[in-house]
This record gives sequence, C-alpha cells and structure tokens, in this order.
Amino acid sequence: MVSMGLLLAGCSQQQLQGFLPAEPGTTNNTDKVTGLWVTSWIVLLAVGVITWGLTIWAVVVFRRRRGQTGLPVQLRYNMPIEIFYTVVPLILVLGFFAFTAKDQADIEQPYSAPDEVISVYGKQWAWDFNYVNQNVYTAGVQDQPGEPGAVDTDANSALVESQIPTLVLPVDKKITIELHSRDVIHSFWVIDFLYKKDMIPGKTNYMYVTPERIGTFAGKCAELCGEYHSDMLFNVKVVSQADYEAYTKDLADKGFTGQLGDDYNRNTNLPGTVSPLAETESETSK
Ligand SMILES: [Cu+2]
Repeated sequence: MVSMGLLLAGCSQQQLQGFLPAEPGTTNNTDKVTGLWVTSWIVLLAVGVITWGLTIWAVVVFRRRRGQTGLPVQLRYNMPIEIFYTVVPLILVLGFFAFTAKDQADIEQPYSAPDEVISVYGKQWAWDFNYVNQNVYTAGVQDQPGEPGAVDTDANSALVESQIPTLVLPVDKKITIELHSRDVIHSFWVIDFLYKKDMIPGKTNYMYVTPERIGTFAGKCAELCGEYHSDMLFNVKVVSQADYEAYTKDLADKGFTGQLGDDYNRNTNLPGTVSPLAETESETSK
C-alpha cells in the first residue's frame, strides 16, 4: 500500500486520471467515471503482471535443457489450479459488473426537481437547443455543400467555426437534458462530461447532469449519421447563474421565443403516421 502511494505520488494529474480528458470536478459524475476507469486499470494491470510473471516463470523454469529428449511429464489436470483460474476471473467479472452497475445507476438517476430542462434535437448536421423553462431556443445552422469552411475536415462543406451551435448551461444546477432526433440516430457527446447518449428518432432519451466547472467544452455527434457527421459539432458553455439568465433573456429579446419541437422533424414514417400515398391507394381500390 505504501509503495502504491509512492508510485501514485510520482504521477501527473493526467496519469492519475487514466488519460481521460476531463479535469476533476467538471460535472457531478466525472470523478465517478474516472474512479471506475482508473481502479479497473489498476486491477487489470495487477492481473496482467501476475499472468505475465507466471508465463515467464514457466518458460524459464520448465525450459528444455541440454540432453533432454521426449515429452515432459504429462498432467491431466491440477485441481487447485483449475479452481483458481475459474474462481478468480469469476470474482473479477462480478466485481467489475457490480461497481459499473452501481455507478451507472447513480449517473442515470433522474432529477425529481431539475433546476433547468434542456430539450436537444439532433439533425443532419447540427443541433437545436430549447431552453424549456425560459421558453427560448437556438437553431443550429445545418452543414451543407458549399465553399470550404474554417473547421472542415471535408473540402466540400460550408460550416464555419462561428456557426457551431453553443449550449449554455448554468454552473452547479441540476439539469435534465432531453435528447431527440429529427431524422436519423445521432449521439449527444460532451467530451469533458465523460458521457454520451444516443438520440433516436421517435424516442426521447434523458441525461441528468450538474456541471460544476465554469468553462467551454467541446461536444460532437458520436454516431455516424451521414455525409457531414464529422462537422456535427457543438460547444457547451458553463456559466454563472447571472450570465445564464442574461443569455436566455438576450435570446428572448432577439425574438427566439418558443420551442423548436417535433414539427420540424424530417421523418414522417413513424408509427401512427399514415402515408398520403397509402390513403389515395385505399380510396381508389374501393
Ligand atoms: Cu449526428
């Protein structure tokens, strides 16, 4: 334990958190995720060291020596070893499962009284953000073919950096994020929040998060969703409550009031929607 402490004392912050991007305390969940990640690696490296050690030991001790011929002594099985390598992995797998399930249940625990509700729509290839409590919104500019833009990985599309949508969130507030899609499956990923979740047409997914660090964090779509998927970027700006109020008030003053709801979805073939063609066909067949 002491040697472990010494070993860890020599580590940089980046190494201590297993090279995950977020700084400690970025959200109420990041330290939990980092802890699970780092502890898993320590356990797995210990398993690795024991396994590599035993392998090298067996290779060296039981190597064929000069003058030896024929096969070595053949063993059918060794009961203690059989039990050891059945029980230990079982304990490891159950342990990983239990700790993961516990952290996941914590992270997925809905807020009974969120301070803010944000309704996000993913669309090819941008984001609409609805600030539900303030009844204001921002509409992301959809990337499209055109002159090459500043952030392009793709020479034929027109997105420029200033057009990347920004989601503004107040610090230290409980936020419920509703995730929707207007067309195909996307995935809402804020890298430094160490969490992402799919946005599925016709279904609402939820994320519950309390941002705890003021700053700007990069977000992107994490589900291949078509030609300009790589330009489906956004920023999350975590600000003070006062700045948040000023931002949403400014949106209201500029006339961005109301919500961009399902009526802008591109899909019309969801369950319960009848195709206009099917209606005329049934009319003519009468
Ligand atoms: Cu996408």
